[in-house]
Amino acid sequence: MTRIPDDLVSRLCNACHLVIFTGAGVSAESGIPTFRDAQTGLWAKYRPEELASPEGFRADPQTVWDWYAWRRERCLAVQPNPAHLAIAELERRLPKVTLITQNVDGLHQRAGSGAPLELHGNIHRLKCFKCRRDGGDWPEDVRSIPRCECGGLLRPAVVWFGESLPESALEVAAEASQDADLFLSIGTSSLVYPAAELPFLAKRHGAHLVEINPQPTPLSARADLCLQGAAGEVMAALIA
Ligand code: BV8
Ligand code: ZN
Repeated sequence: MTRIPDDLVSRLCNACHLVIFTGAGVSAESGIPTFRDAQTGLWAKYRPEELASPEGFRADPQTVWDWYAWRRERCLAVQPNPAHLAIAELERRLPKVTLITQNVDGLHQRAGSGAPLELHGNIHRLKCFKCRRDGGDWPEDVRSIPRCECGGLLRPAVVWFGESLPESALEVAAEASQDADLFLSIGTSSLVYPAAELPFLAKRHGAHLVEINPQPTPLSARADLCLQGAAGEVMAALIA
């Protein structure tokens, strides 16, 4: 079991506003490959940045749709892991916690987290590629891509590369980051902007910044503490 420094334990107990920021690494122990993991099998020949883009969808909507359908099935087939569960437990225990996630898998909600700020959207929702209208939940057993009333194709309601993040979610996330006295960045490569700016913003506004990741990232040098370990193990030790 990871040893948590006493200083972090006491900061956690006295935190006025804890912000938790998660990336794909938090879902790795559930069995969902991170974006950086090489695409496997059928998808090995594609670069995720190409598939997760409006250009990719415009060029070959069926392939992009099939990739998300495959990823969504994997999300539904797995369970939240101890990292998700520990985060939901901290939300119950502490006076003020803001959860900001880059993940689209919906596992934080399934672990009991109330209202994560989903900066990159949610794979279980659809929206219209043409008029951007909400397209509701992903329909069961659909083969061909469903269409909106306007005639446009529906697409996963996730944020693709080159697309703007949801304004309100990003605004609330930035405000929370500026107000945080303790900021945990968990399982993210800190490469994708503007989300990756949030831990730096928190640090500039006086937060104590902790990174939890088995690997170093561009954030590591700025962090007050780097816990090099798997999110599930470290977070379970943090709430023990
Ligand atoms: C924007 C949803 C501009 C989709 C995702 C050229 C043109 C346009 C924009 C750009 C450009 N060049 C750069 C940009 C900006 C671009 C960007 O940052 N690119 C990067 C690659 C340089 N950003 C954008 O395009 C954003 N939009 O800038 O709009 C704009 C402005 C005005 C007007 C119009 C437009 C949109 C970015 C959002 C993209 N969508 N996801 C989908 O999921 O399909 S991002 C996607 O990649 C994931 O959400 C994830 O957050 C991100 C990174 O993927 P991963 O690396 O897998 O995940 P993560 O970073 O979380 O890393 C995994 C980590 O886990 C690793 O560090 C690993 O060590 C660790 N780990 C592994 N196991 C464990 C673990 N940690 C803990 N425990 C473990 N067990
Ligand atoms: Zn439409």
